[in-house]
Amino acid sequence: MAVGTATIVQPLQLTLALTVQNAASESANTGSAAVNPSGGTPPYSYAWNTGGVTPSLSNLYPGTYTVTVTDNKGCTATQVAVVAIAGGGGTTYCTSGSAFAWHDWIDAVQMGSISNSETNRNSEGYQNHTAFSATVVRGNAYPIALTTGFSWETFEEFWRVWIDFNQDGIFQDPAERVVSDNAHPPANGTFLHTSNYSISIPATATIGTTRMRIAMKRDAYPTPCETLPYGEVEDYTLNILSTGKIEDTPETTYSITLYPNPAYDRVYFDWGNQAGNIASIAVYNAIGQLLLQNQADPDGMIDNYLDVDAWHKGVYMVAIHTSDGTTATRRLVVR
Ligand SMILES: [Ca+2]
Ligand SMILES: [Ca+2]
Repeated sequence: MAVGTATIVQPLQLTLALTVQNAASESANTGSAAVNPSGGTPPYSYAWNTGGVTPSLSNLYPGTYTVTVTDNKGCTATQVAVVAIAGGGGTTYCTSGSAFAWHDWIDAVQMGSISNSETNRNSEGYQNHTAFSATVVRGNAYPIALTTGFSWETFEEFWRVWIDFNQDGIFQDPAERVVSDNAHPPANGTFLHTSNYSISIPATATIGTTRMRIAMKRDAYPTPCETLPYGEVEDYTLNILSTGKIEDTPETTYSITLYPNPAYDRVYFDWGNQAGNIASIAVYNAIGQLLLQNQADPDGMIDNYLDVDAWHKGVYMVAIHTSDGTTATRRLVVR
């Protein structure tokens, strides 16, 4: 008796391994980054944000470098290489604080399991709250709520948050600056004023515990290692876990397409075999920062387009989350 068998061979998902050599100092171009693709269908082509088209880059200054690899079938995967400064001093961080924190101070910080608020209605200029920690996963975004306390008169407050993603003891700017925004003052007499932001954990973040520094400076943007005339600085701990890399899902799994792509004013979605099964879409920039998130309404309806005419030219990743808990990702070029 003959038994017929059929084997369907599909290429493995395209994945990228990254090797990074840090630079000797901020002004030294002694760093390098190399990407090694596997899976997909060779040959591969390479596109770095520097314009490079080879698997590796050398003579790099500290900074963030993005590479997109395309295989012979048009599948793409993107990786972000952070070239840091070598020997940054482990877990010893620069000091920062405020000379005066009694008119405007950081009153509360809320992010995941970090839930800290002042009990004595003012503050100390610098507070080491590293005993408070939250767990985050690479490739995901997390809301953070930052609350200013005012004694009576209100001021414009400039928030910045840094996370030492590569655990070298330095808050590289801007690769590790995850919030930078000014909060306009509420009316005098407002005691508490909360600003809400989203923090994205890059796929390249080092696994383990690291420092998050939050600075709130009156009337100007803070830097991570300064004494502020007015405002406050607080440090916290994040525990970074693995998983969740941003990459294209094979077209054989989802037939979702974006068109036109490249786009310049509006991009449309063809939901394909996932029609009616879309829970939300999220858009990330090339270094993995969450730019926007659209949720389907309770009836499962979601816009099938995005207006991109005000976006900067460049490469974006669009993550399409389905109601069965999976994610399809597509690369979008805005020109
Ligand atoms: Ca405080
Ligand atoms: Ca760092």
